[in-house]
Amino acid sequence: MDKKQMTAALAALDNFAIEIPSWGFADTGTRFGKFLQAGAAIDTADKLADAGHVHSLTGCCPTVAVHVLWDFAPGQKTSEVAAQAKKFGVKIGSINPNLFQDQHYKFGSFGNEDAAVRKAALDHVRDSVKIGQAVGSRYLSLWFADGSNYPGQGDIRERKGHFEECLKATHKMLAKDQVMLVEYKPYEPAFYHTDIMDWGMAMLLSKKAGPRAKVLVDTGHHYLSQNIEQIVAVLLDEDMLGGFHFNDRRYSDDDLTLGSIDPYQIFRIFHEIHKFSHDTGKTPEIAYMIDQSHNIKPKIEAMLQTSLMAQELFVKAALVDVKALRVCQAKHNVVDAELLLKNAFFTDVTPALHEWRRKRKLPTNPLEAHRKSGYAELIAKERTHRRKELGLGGGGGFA
Ligand code: AFD
Ligand code: MN
Ligand code: MN
Repeated sequence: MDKKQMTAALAALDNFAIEIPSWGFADTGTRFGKFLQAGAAIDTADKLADAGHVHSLTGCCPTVAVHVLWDFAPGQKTSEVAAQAKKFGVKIGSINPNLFQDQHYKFGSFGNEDAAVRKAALDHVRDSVKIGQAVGSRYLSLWFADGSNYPGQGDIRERKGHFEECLKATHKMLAKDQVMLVEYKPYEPAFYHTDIMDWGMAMLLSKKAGPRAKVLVDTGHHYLSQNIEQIVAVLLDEDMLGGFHFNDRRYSDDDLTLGSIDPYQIFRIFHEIHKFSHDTGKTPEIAYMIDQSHNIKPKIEAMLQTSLMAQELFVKAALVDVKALRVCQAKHNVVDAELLLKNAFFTDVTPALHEWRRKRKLPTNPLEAHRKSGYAELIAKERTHRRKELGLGGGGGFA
């Protein structure tokens, strides 16, 4: 790295933070089963402790996304959860209502033909908005499993109308400083149609809902060949990009650690964002969040891998010489234009990462520091003992 690159890299590091999902620390699995981990979080306090541990090592994960049903036990005070977060050195970030697990959501939530179910869903969202206001969270992050499994099962246009109405009602609930993020997903768990199936639908519904509704791009929620950075560039241009759920995938929503399959794609997404800022002089407000919950890797190691990979790719993308790129584009100099991206992607930014961490008294190798800390062994022992006391089987992470 030369001096100019080092300066750009350190500036990028100062402006990068990524949110950790509470659900990433609890035992989870696939529909074929769970592989329980002794150190998996049992309750919300465990999840916040683990998130605080990750942030203490990386310095770039100050907030924790929470799932209303899983993280706020019935009757638990929101102030208690906020205080627990503070105790562990983190803050509550986005609030995720759970509109997919209760039995009455079998045929959908906001899209359900039954007005009583839509009302129940809106009541839950209202409670979630209130939790957000109580803990000072800016983002309400909405994902819907809604859709159908067979042709003819649901009226696609009627369901679209229900979503328009319910998302508008949701927008009305928001405080002035709150933003609602509308996430899309092409399929799963619905296998014939998903009501919010792609970025276009999420943008359309957000625009109809109100000015503080934006699109949430989950990198695992695209068909194999989709050009995600093109979607990001269009959403940026329309001022409709609200945030990301980062993970990686080989086939679809596989919940793999970021960059384990295609780091260059994530680099190209960040490049579009850096280029937008350079071209417009604006720094768009984007919620960078992780959405993963690992079945195979040790959970804390997987969370460290994703957050550090995101940080590194964000910095690499900041090294693209966008001025020179524009000249190459104007002259149709295809090879040099591509090389400007490739050279940045292959630049070793370790010196900047180490410098940034040294200045903040952070370990230069956070994963190694975690392994040396004994934290994993400590929680495995303590939580195994507590599970026995509580008469819980293994796992039991969804409080
Ligand atoms: C699942 C869904 C979606 C949602 C996440 C957290 O596919 O990505 O954001 O759970 O609720 O991954
Ligand atoms: Mn997601
Ligand atoms: Mn997902």
